[in-house]
Parts: sequence; structure tokens; C-alpha cells
Amino acid sequence: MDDDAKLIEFEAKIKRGEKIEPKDWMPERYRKQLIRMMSQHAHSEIVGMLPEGNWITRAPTLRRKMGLIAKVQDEAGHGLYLYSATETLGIGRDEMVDQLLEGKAKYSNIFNYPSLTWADMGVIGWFVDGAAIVNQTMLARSSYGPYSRAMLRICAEENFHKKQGYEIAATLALGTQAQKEMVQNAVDRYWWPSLMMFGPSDKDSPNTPLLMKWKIKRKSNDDLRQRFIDLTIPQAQRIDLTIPDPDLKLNKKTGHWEFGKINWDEFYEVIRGNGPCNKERMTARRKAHFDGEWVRIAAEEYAKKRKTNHSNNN
Ligand code: FAQ
Repeated sequence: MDDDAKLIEFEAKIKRGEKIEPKDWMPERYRKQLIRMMSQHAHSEIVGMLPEGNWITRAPTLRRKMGLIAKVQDEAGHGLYLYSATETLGIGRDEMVDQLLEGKAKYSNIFNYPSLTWADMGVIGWFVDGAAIVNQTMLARSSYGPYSRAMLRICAEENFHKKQGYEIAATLALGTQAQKEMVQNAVDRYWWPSLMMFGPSDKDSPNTPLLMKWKIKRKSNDDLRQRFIDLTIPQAQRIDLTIPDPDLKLNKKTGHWEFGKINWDEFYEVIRGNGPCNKERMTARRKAHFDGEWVRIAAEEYAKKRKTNHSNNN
């Protein structure tokens, strides 16, 4: 079969709702788009451990500390599934990690904001994991088999994270005046950057048309953002917290919440590397990589030794 015929078969397969698997033929642009998106996603999970990791030693109770440790560990696991899934596309993990450490790779805008108080642990779980679930439930139906399967497992874990976050936020919101002010302040700081997590508006999103054509993405950035807003506002109302948007209005005809203008200049500044914490995050990642060198060497030596023992025994 020539490439044109292969492309027709590839697109027919996607149309029939079948998954594309690593050994199947795929157009180079499909492979490249997946590597771009999945590696960014893997990096986001790993960098995303930093704002919350920062609070493990200061969690207010043992129960909260255990929950937070488990959450941060889950995010590391998500990074590992995603790096492994991306490796099925023919790129090495070392190469992806180098791209991140050299500042050539993107990761989610949201992790370049500081986590200033314990309330941020609640609001990050509620908003950031909440946004991730909305996005990733859609990606669990992605046309690429390894990505969609990784998403199923990740979404199950993110659901716990979101519940844990909302429970922290609700506890503070129903607590003392100082606790209520602390959680409202976290909501004020995290609301708009959380909306930006879904990416630019559809009209300014260069990757969406191709991603949707090949069913890597099943819904557009704006549609997912709207779904997140519609789900989250009643949750905020239930615990008497105010969303910092004076233009929010329920459109009774459509059933959707209309919202104010997103500051896209801020978004582009953050993803260009000029957000409040970009430099701090990359310095922390580089240090962790450098400090972990001996572990990588030991693991490689151990793997080599096991291989030699195995071949000697056979
Ligand atoms: N941040 O054409 P589009 C999590 C870039 S996981 C940074 O619309 P696309 C779990 C985009 O890369 C969060 N950059 O792009 C957790 C592109 O640049 P490029 C991560 C962004 O791919 C919780 C350019 O803008 N989730 O939080 C962002 O169609 C708590 C134009 O954009 C995923 O990665 C952004 N927010 O749509 C972990 C999900 N948005 O590459 C720890 C998978 C856009 O051409 C703690 N990814 N850009 O140079 C996706 O669903 C999509 O890639 C989007 C962007 C929706 C993020």
C-alpha cells in the first residue's frame, strides 16, 4: 500500500471508532502532535508536584499530611504512565526530560503560580484537578490507544484528588472568619489561571482542528472550559465562596454560565516563561534531576546485573 492508501485506511479506522496502536501505520503529523501533547502533559504532572510538595511539611494534621503525600505521589505516577505512553511513539524518556530541563518544552501554565497558604491545597485539588478531570475524561476517548488507556486510570485518581481538595476548601469555608478569608483568597488567585488551563479560545488555537479531525481531542478548548465553569460555580455557591468574576451570569435559555474576559496576555507571558514561578520551578526540577543522578546510575547497574545473571542462568 502507498502512503495515500494507508492514510485513507488510517482515517477510516478512526471514523469507525477503532484505536490506533503503536505498531499501526500513522501519519507523521499524528505522531508529532501526540508527542507534543503527551510530553507536555507528562511534564505538567511532574512539575505539578512542586506547588503541593511545598506544603507536605506544613499540613495542619496527620490526616491532611497523609492525603497530600498520597496525592503528590499519584502525580509522579501519572507522569510515569504518560512518559511511558509517549515512548511508544518512538521518542526516549531522556530526550523528553532534556527538552524540559533545557526550557524547550511546555507544561501547564497553572503550575507557575505560587502556593501561598494551606487553602491553596484545597483550591488546587478542587479547581486544578477538577479542570484536569474535565479535560482528561474527554482524552480517555482519544484515538491513540496508549494515551486513552493511561487517561482512564489517571482520571480515577484525579477524582479522589478533586474530592480531597473540595473537602479542604469546604472545611475552611465553614470555619473561622480567618479560614474563610484564606480560602476565598485562594479562590481569587486560582480561578482565572484555572480557566486558562484549557488553552486559548478556539479561534486562536492552532492545534485544535487537526487534533479534532484525528480524534486525539474530542472537544474544543472553549467547550471544555464552559463545562468546567458550569460544574464549578454551583460547587462554590454551596460553600458560600465567591467566584471573582463580576460578569458571571446564568443564561437560563442555554443553561450555561456566561463569564468575563480572560486575560490572554497573562497566559502567553506565563507560557513564554515569564510567570510568577517559572524560574523557581525549573530550578527545582534541574536540582532534583542532578541530585537523582546516583539513583539513575544505580538502577541502570542493577538492571545490567540482573540481565547478566539471567543470561548466565539460561
Ligand atoms: N499551559 O493550539 P492549542 C494536571 C499551548 S494536568 C501551557 O490550543 P492544544 C494534573 C499549547 O501547548 C494539566 N501551554 O494547543 C495535575 C500550544 O503550544 P505549542 C496538563 C498551553 O494542544 C493536577 C499553544 O499554547 N494537562 O493538571 C496551555 O490543542 C494537580 C496553542 O494552544 C494536559 O496537558 C496551557 N494550559 O490544546 C497535576 C492535558 N494551553 O505546543 C499536578 C493534555 C495551551 O504549539 C497537580 N493536553 N498551551 O508550542 C491538552 O489537552 C491540550 O494540549 C491543551 C492545549 C488543552 C492543554
